[in-house]
Amino acid sequence: MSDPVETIKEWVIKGKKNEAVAATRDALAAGTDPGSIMKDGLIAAMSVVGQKYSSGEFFLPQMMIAARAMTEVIPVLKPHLVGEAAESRGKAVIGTVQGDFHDIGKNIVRMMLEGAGYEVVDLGVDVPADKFVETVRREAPQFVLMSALITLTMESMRRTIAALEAAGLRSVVKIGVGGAPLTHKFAAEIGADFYSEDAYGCVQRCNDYIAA
Ligand code: B12
Repeated sequence: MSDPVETIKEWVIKGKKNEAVAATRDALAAGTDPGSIMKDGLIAAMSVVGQKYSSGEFFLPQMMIAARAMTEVIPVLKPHLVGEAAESRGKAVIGTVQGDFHDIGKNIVRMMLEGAGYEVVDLGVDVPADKFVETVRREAPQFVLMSALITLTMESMRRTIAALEAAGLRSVVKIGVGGAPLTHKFAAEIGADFYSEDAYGCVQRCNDYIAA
């Protein structure tokens, strides 16, 4: 019998959403670890899709249908991944930065934070710096979390941090950044407080700040 996580990964790469959802339900029913479905199935599938796109084997439509398949699987997985938190731990404002429409990773970070008990204000995608500023002023969060998937849009993070600084709000929030092209070095260079390569790490870093 084939590996259930590998099967899910293959269906997502092929963009077969119904098959991917069914395989996920089967895998969960058979007791497969939901964390492994997320990491070794879904996220690994997106990485293969990215490689195929880079090499010219896939074009935009294939990338889109694979992304849609992943998006359909996430709600099936969600109840198995995140617990029910009893009380609010803190508030975060999250968004994909200006110029960037990728939101799968941002949505996973949001889901994990909500599961861990954070209230999350999700500004969506293509979020300009002044929208972050305005929301921080209104919502008074502990965290501002920014996602970027495109090398060029990483610069929007720098602009957002500068805008928060100019508005006198930089010191009242901890700023976390993430997304596939980011690094610790880039995060430090733009003056973010932390970078994490995945959603689990993001929750951990927020918890550490709240506990400090
Ligand atoms: C799916 C996808 C799409 C989908 C997006 C669907 C959606 N709703 O998001 C579609 C098809 C629409 C798309 C469009 C485009 N895409 Co695209 N896309 C991808 C792909 C294959 C996967 C991205 C993804 O969802 N990964 C899975 C998630 C779970 O991973 P993640 O986002 O990295 O998130 C995890 C961590 O990074 C972290 N994280 C994420 N955010 C945050 C935030 C914080 C605060 C923290 C702490 C952590 C954190 O936690 C997450 C979970 O663990 C990547 C390839 C890749 N390897 O990344 C290309 C890729 C990002 N896309 C690319 C490109 C070029 C484009 C387009 C410009 C293509 C075009 N010609 O139109 C457009 C962009 C339009 C725009 N302006 O945004 C390039 C970018 C190249 C570059 N170096 O800049 C890539 C790398 C493909 C490639 N190999 O060339 N894309």
